[in-house]
Amino acid sequence: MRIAEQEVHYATVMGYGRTGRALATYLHAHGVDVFVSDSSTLSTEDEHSLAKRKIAYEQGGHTLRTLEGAELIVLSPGIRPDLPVLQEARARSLQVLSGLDLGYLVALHTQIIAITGTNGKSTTVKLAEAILQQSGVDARAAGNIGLPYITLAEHPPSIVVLEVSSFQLEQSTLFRPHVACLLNIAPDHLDRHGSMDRYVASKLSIFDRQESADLAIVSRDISLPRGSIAAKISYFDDVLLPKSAFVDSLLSHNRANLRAAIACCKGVLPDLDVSRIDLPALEDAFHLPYRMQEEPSLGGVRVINDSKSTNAASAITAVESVNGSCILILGGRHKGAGYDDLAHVVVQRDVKRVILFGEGAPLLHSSLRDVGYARTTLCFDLDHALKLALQEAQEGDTILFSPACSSYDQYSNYVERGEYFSRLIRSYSRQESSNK
Ligand code: UMA
Ligand code: ADP
Repeated sequence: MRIAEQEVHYATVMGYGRTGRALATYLHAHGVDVFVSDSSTLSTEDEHSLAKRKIAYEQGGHTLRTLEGAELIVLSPGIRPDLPVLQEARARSLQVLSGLDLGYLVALHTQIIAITGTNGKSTTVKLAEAILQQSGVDARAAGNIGLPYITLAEHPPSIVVLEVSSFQLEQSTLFRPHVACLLNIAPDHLDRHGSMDRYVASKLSIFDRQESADLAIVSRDISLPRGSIAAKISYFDDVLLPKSAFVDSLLSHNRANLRAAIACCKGVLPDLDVSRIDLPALEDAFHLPYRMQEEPSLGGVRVINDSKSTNAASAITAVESVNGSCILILGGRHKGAGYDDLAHVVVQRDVKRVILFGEGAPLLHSSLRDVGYARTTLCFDLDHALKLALQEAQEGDTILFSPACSSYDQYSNYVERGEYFSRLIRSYSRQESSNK
């Protein structure tokens, strides 16, 4: 098949997770001879599926087989661009594309709204998708939200709303969205990017290949490097929301997400009448699972499951949105950014106790100790953390599970961690009912 003005007969897909499987399937279906390379052990199911299609593969590491004969190498988001094998690929002048680049090339005529930021991406993407659909537009969400773009790119909708991560941006060299939105930037993923400067650079690169006919949407809180953006710049903070009880009921970060979503939609539908958006119909987008999710209360104690909170900034947002006394559960895998700002917020708010679990617990503990907060308890896992939180909680308190760390130390992802927390709450709730 023809990709980037080059006839490609043989391509390597690096990483065989959700994205890699979709990329390999697409390329194979278009007659490309595919080789798959993954650093882990593949499941038996994946091995069977590859063998059935006669797709060659290696597992347990990326060797030079990755490069042999390859006219194109396509990356899954989890692949770091500084891997030795990719340095060698560049030395050999091989074409290396991100999955996003490939989707972009395949669906060159689709209008793209791309949304990035440290927090709020999925919510804003779902809001924009829903607002466009309400307006009768054939719009679909994809990308980091869970559906690899290549899956949609073959039969693309009129407008695709892409959630884009810093990982995907760092790898991309061609991707050019017509509307690009940067919601916010706070320290995150420093274990992958190495420094805050590089993380910020990857986020800002969403605007790199935009042209003057395109639209760049940002928050006024973000300082843009002078003269670096060719697109027209617009600030989503300036979007006026209709006055309504529904809008008033939203948490303030969700009002920001709504403003950003509307700004994105106006980028493709300039005549969009904001007063005609059916806001209550957007309820599901505002309440995606494991984002400030209300669980059944236990003995008059409110319980919030915010498992998707995987950095300090989202935990700060969560703590600041709780009224009254709260018991905070933090922990999981540390991703390289500090917790000092979070610790300062904990001291200022009515946080009765902080329960710490998982790999990140000692670091969180020392950040809290450094600001003079001593009401911390360390434990191993979530079961124990919740038990301790319930012992501490009194009627009217809130137990807030907003971990500020990734889930990968004890779970396969934030969904599994969120489901587990929900199950624990439901089992306490059942015990409570049977004791009545
Ligand atoms: N792998 C290698 N070599 C490496 C690293 C990983 O071969 O050096 C292999 C792993 O062994 C595994 C596969 O790559 O078999 C996993 O690929 P991946 O890490 O790129 O993940 P996918 O399953 O393809 O999922 C990705 C996104 N994951 C990451 O960016 C880490 C998903 O976002 C996304 O939903 C999916 O593509 C579809 O677009 C998840 C995420 O955590 C939710 N994203 C981060 C975040 O939101 O903070 C960025
Ligand atoms: P992302 O896709 O960027 O991870 P989500 O919409 O899934 O964003 O929300 C992730 C976490 O961030 C949740 O804990 C949520 O409550 C919080 N959050 C959502 N929007 C914002 C925002 N605009 N600013 C700060 N935190 C936010």
